[in-house]
Amino acid sequence: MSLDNNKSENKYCKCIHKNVNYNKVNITLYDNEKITLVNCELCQEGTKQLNLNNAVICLCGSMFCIDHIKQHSKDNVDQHNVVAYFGRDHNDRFHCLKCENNVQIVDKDIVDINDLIDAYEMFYNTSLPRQLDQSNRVILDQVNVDGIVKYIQSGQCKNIVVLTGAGVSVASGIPDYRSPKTGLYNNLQQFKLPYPEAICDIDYIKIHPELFYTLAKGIFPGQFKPTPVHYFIKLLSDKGLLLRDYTQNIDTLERIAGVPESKLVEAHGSFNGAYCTVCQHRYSDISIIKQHIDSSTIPYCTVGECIGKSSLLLPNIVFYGDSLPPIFNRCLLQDFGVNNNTTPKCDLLIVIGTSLKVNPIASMINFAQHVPRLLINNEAVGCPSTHPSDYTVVSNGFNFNNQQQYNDVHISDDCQKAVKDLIEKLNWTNEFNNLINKSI
Ligand code: CNA
Repeated sequence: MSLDNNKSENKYCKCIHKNVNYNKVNITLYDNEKITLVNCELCQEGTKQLNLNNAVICLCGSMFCIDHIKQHSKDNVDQHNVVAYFGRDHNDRFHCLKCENNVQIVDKDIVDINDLIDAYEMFYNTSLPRQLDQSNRVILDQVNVDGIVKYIQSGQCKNIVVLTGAGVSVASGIPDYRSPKTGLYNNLQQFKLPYPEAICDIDYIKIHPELFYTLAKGIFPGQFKPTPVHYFIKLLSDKGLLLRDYTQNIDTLERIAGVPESKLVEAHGSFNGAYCTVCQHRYSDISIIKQHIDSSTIPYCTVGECIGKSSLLLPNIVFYGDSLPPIFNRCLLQDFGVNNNTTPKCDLLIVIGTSLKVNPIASMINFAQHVPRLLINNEAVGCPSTHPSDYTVVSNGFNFNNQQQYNDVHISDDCQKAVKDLIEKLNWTNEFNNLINKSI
């Protein structure tokens, strides 16, 4: 990702101690999965690789390890003194090397710093504090469900982004992860896992594939039907109001409900194909896995040098430790205007049935802080955490108490019921019922 901007006259940040302004020059971030492991530009031939905790970006656009950034700044006195620390240990991200103090971002109109922060958050799966850009804000008449309904009916709201999680599919019979008692994490005793998340950890699965495949049998697509929430999203699409449906679910129920592929981002992948974990060969037909799931055996790769070896096949699901599919970042840029100067397209964010505990999806709600955000979940989630070890919760997360600053509305209820109530308030019940009747 290049965050270049030629408006060099902009003074975009300031060292509060020396009262020095710094100009924007090229900032280039590395935009592929390997961003957490790039070579220090001064250490030759990649002898020193940067990772999350030792990478520093000089705001001239170079990326160095901590050992070299100071020399770099001495070589470029007066210009190259502000750095952004990427390591999680650094609470104050922007730092002046001249006076060894923190740097305050002073110009709220300059989007470049936010771009840097956006990129940081997207690629490092965490969040940074940023300033709320008031200029593009949509203000609800009433910060409640009626205000949201009025906004949708006003015609001003044309590009709704929906973000869903496992809670929307619970009514179809697929348990979520984290609900107390019924969630999968509370019902994994049979697997004797070292920790519940191991069932989704790519490294653990490679060693114990039988555990994952036992679980996969129970949630394999074909056994479940979409819920009213899935049809609500389809209805938004039919009405031309759906900009995008980001789902964390792997159950393909959005597809079955008819949400068009162009509107759908399956951020954690789905059972729509498979790949070899050794040679990376892609199988477009999931039946290679289905046969094994049915016979409770483990699927292995059947091509090239892997033939006859135990090269594990897995469905196209994003496991912990995997990168998200490129479509996620692409759509994020289009929908939220991250990394360009345009007004973000998204004009309403609706988050349904997710604990917002998994990044970078959880940080998505940051990008919509300028527009109304509606959370439909049986518990409040996505609110900034005070717990220092909680990296998933976002700095500009939901704030249901500060209506002056935020347009955040929470419907704390069963999501299926809440969505039906919303549809009724919108006077869409007949169309909604027709849609469901057609699909049965
Ligand atoms: P989660 O962490 O289990 O959170 C679910 C959230 O939904 C919780 O806050 C629940 O309280 C809430 N919830 C559950 N039922 C309802 C309901 N009826 N009405 C309102 N709220 C409800 O799941 P997330 O999606 O946040 O976590 C992301 C993981 C879950 C992704 O990686 C998924 O792949 C994974 N997952 C997917 C499925 C699926 O595809 N259906 C099932 C289980 C887990």
